[in-house]
Amino acid sequence: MNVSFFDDHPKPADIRAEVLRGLALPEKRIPPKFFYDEPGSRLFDAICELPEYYPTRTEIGILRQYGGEMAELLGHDVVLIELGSGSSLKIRTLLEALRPRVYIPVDISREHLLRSAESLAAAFPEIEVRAACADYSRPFHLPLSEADQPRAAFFPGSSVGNFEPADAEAFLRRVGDFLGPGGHLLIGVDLRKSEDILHSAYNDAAGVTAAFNLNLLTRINRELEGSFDPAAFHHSAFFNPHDSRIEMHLVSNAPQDVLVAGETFRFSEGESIHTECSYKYGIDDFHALARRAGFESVRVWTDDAQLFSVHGLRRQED
Ligand code: AVJ
Repeated sequence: MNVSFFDDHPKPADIRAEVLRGLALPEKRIPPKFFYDEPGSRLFDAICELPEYYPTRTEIGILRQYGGEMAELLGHDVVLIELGSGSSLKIRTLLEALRPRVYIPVDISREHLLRSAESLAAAFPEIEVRAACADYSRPFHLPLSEADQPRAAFFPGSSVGNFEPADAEAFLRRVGDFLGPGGHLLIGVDLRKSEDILHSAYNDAAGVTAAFNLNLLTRINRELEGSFDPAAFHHSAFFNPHDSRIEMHLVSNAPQDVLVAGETFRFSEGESIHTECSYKYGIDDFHALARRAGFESVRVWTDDAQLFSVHGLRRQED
């Protein structure tokens, strides 16, 4: 079988420390990476099918239309690293054109990663698949040796938007270090647009995004002996024009105390846990961010309605 697995999943103690630190903040906050336990990854897959959630289908349309040009830019027989691979839906569109020698999907959701990696390895038996379970929002290890050259990276879905811009820059710099001078990064970036389109994309009529958001409380109850009652909180997502970002929150319906890992956290009515930011960029300001991180922009592909963009970036020489 052409698939191997590398486990650098965050340790329970790390998850505990980070969640407790976030709940102790004056404005309670829990990083979005904790959405992605097994049920959360499945809910996210369901979000990608929603009529209101345009990013996934729009990006796949761009990958299908320009896949050949992207493969040209990244080169063939590369060692391809995909960050936040999830169900590896998008990469399949590219692999046909790209034909990498090695494919390294990186995801924080272990079971989801393994299942996607095995089915992908079966579909592409000539590609060596090295599945790496890791938290890419922090410095992490990759199953790479010096001989693994040339390298390219793929970061779809506008997951770069979940970082604060300064953290996005640091993250891109780390990716650049993996790639080395001249290495290419293909990255999906959701574009700034009308507030009503954005609002519906994160407040779908079926309530799947709300379930995805509330699932975080169920996960904390299961993994950190929490006493959250999900019915005592509600989902809130809105566009913050000042910071050009969608914000997701879990809002307390009433004053309440919640236990997590033996610690008590007090919520007043209307107080929230900030669970995600999704920054929306203009093409120029994303280019500026990439340049600060040591990348030059080679190509940009968008859909006709300019809803979403895929950027071909090259790591500058040192
Ligand atoms: C794919 C992680 C970028 O921010 O749009 C979807 C996650 N959050 N609906 C995004 C998400 C709410 C998504 N990312």
